[in-house]
Amino acid sequence: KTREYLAYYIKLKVMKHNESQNILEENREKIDIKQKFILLFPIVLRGLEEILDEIKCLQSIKQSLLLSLQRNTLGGKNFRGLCVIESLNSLLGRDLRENEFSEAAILGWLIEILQGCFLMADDIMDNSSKRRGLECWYREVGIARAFNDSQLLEACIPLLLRKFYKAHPFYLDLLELFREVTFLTELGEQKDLLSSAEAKRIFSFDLKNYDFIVTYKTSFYSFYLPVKCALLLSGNLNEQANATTKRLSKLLGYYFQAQDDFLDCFGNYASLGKVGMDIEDNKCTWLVCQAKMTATAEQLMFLEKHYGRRNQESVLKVKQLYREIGIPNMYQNFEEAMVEKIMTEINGIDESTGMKKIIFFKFFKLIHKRSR
Ligand code: GPP
Ligand code: MG
Ligand code: MG
Ligand code: MG
Repeated sequence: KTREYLAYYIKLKVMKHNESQNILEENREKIDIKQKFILLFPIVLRGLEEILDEIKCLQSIKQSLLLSLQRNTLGGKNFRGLCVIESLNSLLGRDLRENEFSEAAILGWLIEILQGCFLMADDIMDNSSKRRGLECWYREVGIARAFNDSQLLEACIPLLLRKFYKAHPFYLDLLELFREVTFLTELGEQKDLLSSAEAKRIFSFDLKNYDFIVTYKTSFYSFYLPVKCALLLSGNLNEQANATTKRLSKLLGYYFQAQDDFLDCFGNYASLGKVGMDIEDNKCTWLVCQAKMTATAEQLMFLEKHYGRRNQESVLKVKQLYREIGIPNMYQNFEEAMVEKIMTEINGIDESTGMKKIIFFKFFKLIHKRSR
């Protein structure tokens, strides 16, 4: 029944709250963390429904928002959401009680919603076609509606926080955290967009530029946010633990986005569920920064001619050039060096601050050598 239900969920049909709760009750001992996390999603969905009912929202609007919430929040790897649960587990050093699990899971879902609203907008900005194996949302409902749907999801987050955490001692901290991280991510996306639009084309790409883009557009919301949520839930306000989280998040985020860039070019649709557009979009990626640093004058001219052009011939030429320069091999070396660096950083964590090395080891293990 659980499997059946999960299959049902994957088809993105509306999950009934009591139905999922029953399954949770009946299978409490048998299901793993991810399944349990997924079965808690209807609580968030119902929360939003109640918020909309309270303001007497039109049924048709309510249905369209609930559908967009489901369609754009579910279907991912869920690693950000799960990380809140795993991190809280590690911080407390024991199994979570039911209420602690749900509390962490709901925050995890709010991060997944944030990710959903970012991706919806990002796909418009990047002219993408597929996301999580489905058509991009803007290609189904049009740019205008997808833009507003993305705004709506972002606006749901503080309302859901109020609904579920109003009485929590760290309610305000959580609210501020989500606001700040959203802002920082949007700044990163802005830099990503401005860099790709710059008239100087590939000449403005360098690793300093890249560092800013990835720290802001990826690290904060993907790594800092889930761990910081868990820190707040555990009541840890230690400044050093916070600084450690920021430092490790930056490093993991850098590695994660370089992977994303590599997969955009050399990954495949079957495992990624998305189709790369970085070359066409003239993006400042890890690959193009490396290429720029090692290419000969002649190769640079070739790159300049074909990078950022919206035709398949040019895209293939850039990929061929990447191979010629030895980018896949450089990436492998980079990955090895990153593993070293991340391991050293994790091992150096001072656990007397309440921070736990295992949090980042687990996080790292989830993304190491990923293909999706
Ligand atoms: C990843 O960039 C960054 C994001 C998805 C954050 C977007 C932030 C916004 C404020 C919209 P990407 O374009 O490389 O991701 P993907 O490869 O998944 O399209
Ligand atoms: Mg994108
Ligand atoms: Mg993008
Ligand atoms: Mg990408």
